[in-house]
Amino acid sequence: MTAAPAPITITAFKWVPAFARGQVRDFRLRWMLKEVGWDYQVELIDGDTLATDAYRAEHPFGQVPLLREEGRPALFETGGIVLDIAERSGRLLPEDEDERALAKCWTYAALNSVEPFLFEVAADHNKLVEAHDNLAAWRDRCFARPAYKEAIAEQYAEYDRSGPKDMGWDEDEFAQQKETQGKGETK
Ligand SMILES: N[C@@H](CCC(=O)N[C@@H](CS)C(=O)NCC(=O)O)C(=O)O
Repeated sequence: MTAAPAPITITAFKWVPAFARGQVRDFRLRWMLKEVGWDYQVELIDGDTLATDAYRAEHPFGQVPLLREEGRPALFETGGIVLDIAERSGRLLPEDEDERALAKCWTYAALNSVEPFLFEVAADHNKLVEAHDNLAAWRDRCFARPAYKEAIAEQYAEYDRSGPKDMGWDEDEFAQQKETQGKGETK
């Protein structure tokens, strides 16, 4: 890790059930920040915090993640944030103007044209990826990146230190899931 231009904090949930691990979108910022080598802190929050006026003043939809960086407005929406980090760090976006334009198109496509439909197939999206060699190869390239591995390990480790009570949720409701809790599909 190297120093970011200014101290950075991202927000993330204290705990989520097994099926959501690796899917909560603070993961994208962890991965991106590790790719560019910028240090950051994580502020772990619960659902109540999302609903506060102070949080909503920074995030119009009251969601995680937020990226706070000293001297700048708090940023929300992971797609916009990763493009901002890429541009400012000079990492990951291609130098070539046309390639760069395509990379931006694919970023929007991922969020706008692909992600909504992946939610429709929910847990089966891994099967979908497996059925296409090019998608499986792309996924495996992502999984092999050191920054990806570090980011996923960090997010899981934080969840392991907490439980549903830390989110203000009923322990019993999640007891069954907790027993079977293991490594999520994306790990
Ligand atoms: N499009 C947003 C989605 C953010 C989002 O859906 N966050 C979820 C967690 S992955 C959340 O905070 N959900 C709680 C809520 O909406 O109340 C982004 O990419 O930043």
